[in-house]
Amino acid sequence: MKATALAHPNIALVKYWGKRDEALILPHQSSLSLTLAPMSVSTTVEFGAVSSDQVEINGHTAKGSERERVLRVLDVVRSETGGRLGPARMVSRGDFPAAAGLASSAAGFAALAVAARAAAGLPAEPKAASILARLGSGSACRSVQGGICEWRRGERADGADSYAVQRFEAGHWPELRMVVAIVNRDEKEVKSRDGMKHTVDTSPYYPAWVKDAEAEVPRAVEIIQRKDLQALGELAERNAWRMHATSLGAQPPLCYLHANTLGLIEHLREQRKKGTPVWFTLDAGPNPVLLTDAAHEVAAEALARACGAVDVVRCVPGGDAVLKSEHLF
Ligand code: 2P0
Repeated sequence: MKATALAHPNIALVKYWGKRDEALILPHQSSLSLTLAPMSVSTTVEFGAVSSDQVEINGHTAKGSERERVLRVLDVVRSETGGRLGPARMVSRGDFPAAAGLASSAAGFAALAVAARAAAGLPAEPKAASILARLGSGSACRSVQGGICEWRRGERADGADSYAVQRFEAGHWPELRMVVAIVNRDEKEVKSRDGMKHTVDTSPYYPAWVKDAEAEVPRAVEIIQRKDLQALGELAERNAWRMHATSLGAQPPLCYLHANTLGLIEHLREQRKKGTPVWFTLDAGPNPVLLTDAAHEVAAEALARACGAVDVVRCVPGGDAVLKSEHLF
């Protein structure tokens, strides 16, 4: 009745931006991401040993929507097993550097889904775990497996065909590197969940984004198959720009970029002209994530620091979410 899982975060190369169903977290378009090591979140779940649900995240008792999102995932597992499991205790801990600038929710909900299913005695099925993780946070469905994962949007209204599949194992392209450049540590004013809804609701560019992003996924897969860093870098950059363009076109406009974000991008372009193979992607925030290879990760870090990055985290392709024998309680 007790299980612990560890999962890594991921960074999208083709972004998820906008839901067609807010409650079930179903996206308008497919997306593609790289699972990132060494950062991870570990989560222990135990059913039936407490008198009411207890949720602890990074040393504090979760409240409000944070607690509700966890209970939603646990409730799905409880109903799937006929309601015999009882109240749950859940403890989760991330090892992210405080300023990593990466959302821990993807790794957190992937670890929760895998741990909760195992604690309930359900079989280890990546598809079922991905669908369960998705109900906590959309991008989490892509952290159940390692390497490069594709979240297929699906067609069904119940979300049964909206989950991530692994397209390449982490070992397919071990030289690939992502370098997270923290240029601003402040909490963003508009969370991804709210920003994407506002964009779907008000941006005239949104339908063009959906069509374009969907078409980019098979192109990205083909590029990764032949390990063409330049082609992948160019695709990741244009996809990030297009995602941000939809938000810039919202009413009122939503701009996640800061002056130093643009400064870093400008410098990156100059370095590229001088021969350093480095590109960027950007999530819904000001911190660029640089895409390069193992031979140039030190140069990418130096570039980020020269542009005022207050912290830099170097990442390699990460593996699947896994069960662990050491529990958090
Ligand atoms: C992504 N992002 O594909 C995109 C790029 C942010 C920009 O997935 O509402 O935290 O929980 O489904 O997964 C962030 O959104 O949002 C995200 P919910 P989530 O990685």
